[in-house]
Amino acid sequence: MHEKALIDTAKALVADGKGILAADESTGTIKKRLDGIGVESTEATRQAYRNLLFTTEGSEDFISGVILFEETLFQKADDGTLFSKLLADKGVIPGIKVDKGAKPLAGSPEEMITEGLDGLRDRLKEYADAGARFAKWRAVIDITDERPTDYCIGVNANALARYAALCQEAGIVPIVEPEVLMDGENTLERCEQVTDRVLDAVFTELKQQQILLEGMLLKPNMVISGKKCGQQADVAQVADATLRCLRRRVPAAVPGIVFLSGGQSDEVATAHLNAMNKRGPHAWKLSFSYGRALQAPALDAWRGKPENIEAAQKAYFKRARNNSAAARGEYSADMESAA
Ligand code: 5MM
Repeated sequence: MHEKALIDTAKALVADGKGILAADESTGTIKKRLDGIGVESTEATRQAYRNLLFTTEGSEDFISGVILFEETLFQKADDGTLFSKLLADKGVIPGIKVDKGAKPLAGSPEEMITEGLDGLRDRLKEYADAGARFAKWRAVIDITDERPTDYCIGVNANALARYAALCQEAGIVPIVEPEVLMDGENTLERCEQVTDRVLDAVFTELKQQQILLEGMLLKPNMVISGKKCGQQADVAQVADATLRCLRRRVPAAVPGIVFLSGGQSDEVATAHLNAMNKRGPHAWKLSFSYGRALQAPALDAWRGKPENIEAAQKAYFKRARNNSAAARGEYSADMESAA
């Protein structure tokens, strides 16, 4: 067992004022993002976009690690250096998304089960050899009046724990991501109830499968009102409900909780994280592992044009800096207008 290395890496990923960039969009998801700015998704445009993010000067002061998609782990930066080495040389830990995506669940096809366990032990060895020190697996849970079923929660929790066990065997820190989606009509209270059930099942499985809690990170959703709910909870309500839920379900041995943004606007995701840290100290570090909330303004500024790279990097730097402040509970809205 690689106990010490796992603990050291997990702690480094949630070092003071630092969080994670989720740049692990699969081919289909990055195509959607690039379509949105009128750029064709090719291996070259995906490389150019990731090059822009990873070479942003100073971002390493706020970003502890980057989650990569498999293609990116083996890709090179513009100067010919492998992206994994470029990041590691800046003190940023390279990570890898290892799940193969969410597919319809047999027997309850409106729900999803994340696939990718077959052959994972061999893939993890390859990823570790290529420099990855942590990994991510995302389970997707939808809320309706009837769903999620206990069946869906149970099989996803079991797969998350099987993934985590294989990662730790390979010396790779698992980020365990059970995402309760925020797209529905549900209230904040319903989100809290579902998130509570999901986290309960996940930590029961992690315990059964003997996961070293000190050598993993949790990447949960915040407890939030569904996008289509008429009654939208405010920042204070989200912070209080999320903390209540986490305190009940996440053991203090887990070193860090790194939230996903899940489609919240970039500034709102920052404000929520800040409000939670202002209510600290907590048993665990509370930080970010945002995809969209770190990248949206940069994508919009870039639009595939070399002359926009500087503006895009400034936009990414600003989100990284502001979220770093939120990870310390030191963010204020006027930082949005500051240069
Ligand atoms: C960056 O998006 C990740 C990849 O998603 P797909 O497998 O669907 O391509 C996603 O897993 C991400 O890491 C998390 O959901 C957090 O991203 P957001 O945008 O929710 O902060």
